[in-house]
Amino acid sequence: MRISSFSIHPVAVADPPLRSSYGRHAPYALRTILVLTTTDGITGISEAHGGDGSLAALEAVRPLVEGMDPFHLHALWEKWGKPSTQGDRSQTWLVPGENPHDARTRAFAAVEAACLDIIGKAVNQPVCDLLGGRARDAAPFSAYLFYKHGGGGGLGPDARDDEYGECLTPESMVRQCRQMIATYGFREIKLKGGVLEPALEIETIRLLRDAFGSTFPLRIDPNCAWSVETSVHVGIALQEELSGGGYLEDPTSSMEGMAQVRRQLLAQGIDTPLASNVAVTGLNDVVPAWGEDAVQVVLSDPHYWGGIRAVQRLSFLCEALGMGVSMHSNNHLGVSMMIMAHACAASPAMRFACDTHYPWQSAQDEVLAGGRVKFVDGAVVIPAKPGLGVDLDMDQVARLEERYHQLPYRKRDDAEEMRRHVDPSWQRVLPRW
Ligand code: GKR
Ligand code: MG
Repeated sequence: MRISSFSIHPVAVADPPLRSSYGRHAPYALRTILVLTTTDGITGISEAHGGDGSLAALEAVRPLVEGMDPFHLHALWEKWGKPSTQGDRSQTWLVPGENPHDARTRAFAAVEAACLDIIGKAVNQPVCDLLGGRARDAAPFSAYLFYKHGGGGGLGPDARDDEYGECLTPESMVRQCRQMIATYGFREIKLKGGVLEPALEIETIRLLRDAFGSTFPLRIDPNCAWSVETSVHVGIALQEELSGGGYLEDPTSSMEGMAQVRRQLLAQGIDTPLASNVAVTGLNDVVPAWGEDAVQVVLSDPHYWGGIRAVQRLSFLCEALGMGVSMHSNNHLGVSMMIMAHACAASPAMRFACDTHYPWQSAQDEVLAGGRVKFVDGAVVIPAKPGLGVDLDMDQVARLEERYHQLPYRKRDDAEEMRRHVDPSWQRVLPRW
């Protein structure tokens, strides 16, 4: 069996004006759908980050993939997938999906998922069962809360209903959380911070704890917006709220900054785990992060760690080192939802509910045949179908691809959106507080 066709579809997906320390989301998020077909007529699908950078990396790997045996993933990893050890691969300044230093690893990940989809269909097994057998039948996700401006995403006649409304206060965040949990049944909560003054974000976490109680683990992620001093202040203030399965995610930038926060919190008798998807982005960062005790929970992501099997390798490594492992997300569609769910199911040590931006997209923008992925009690049940277990609606892919070509967006630039809509002089400053 050989791969006979490699087809790339850039798509634009309506996205509400969510805020983070990177800035404000544009009205459309960019994604790329990849379709591989084999000489036996089996189709494998995948989803990757979007825009010019991702398209160029996929075009560059195309000659290696066309004619390749989809079972021969190690050979492609050796030639193409291995993460760069040069340059700044961190996500301190560049949002995930925009760092050129992991572009090849991301392209490999997209190809790997499509190949696993093909292999699963060839041997009639779900992807997670190809990889040693599933650790769980359903992958749990968390309620991923964002401060946001009013608006549901999309532009002009293509604008979406604003399902969650404006949310720029602690009280409105409790409403957002109630609504998301009522819709999806999530059992863990993640707040994207780094947007309001730290005192208001502390208050937000406290109100969430009051509203949902200690059986809903809480985490907060300001994407490096805080100094070491502010991070320690927040860690002390939220000692109780972030305990019992929660964590403090990327409070400050750099491995050394994280290690300082850890040391100062431990000196106060506080052992809230520090999690990271900013300082730690590849397997070769894990041992240094462990050695410096800078990170206690590593956030995997099949899209930039190098695929579902890289997440599985990471989960075994973290377990061996006594570290926790969780999963990061960016805006995504249903194909990525299933890639993430299979990665979680194939990783026994993944004991935190994973992140997902899925609630922020609408059915109007789904590319899956049969519509959006369904959640049961906050989890995605692994379908009893081979491969990833989902198929594309190619008419819908064509619609979103046409929209991509009509729009000017070619990379994610949240800072530019801040300048356009909120403050013409806005710059990303780290630490901001
Ligand atoms: O969607 O604005 C966002 C997030 O801030 C995202 O870009 C981050 O990569 O979710 C991510 C995180 O956990 O850092
Ligand atoms: Mg994060």
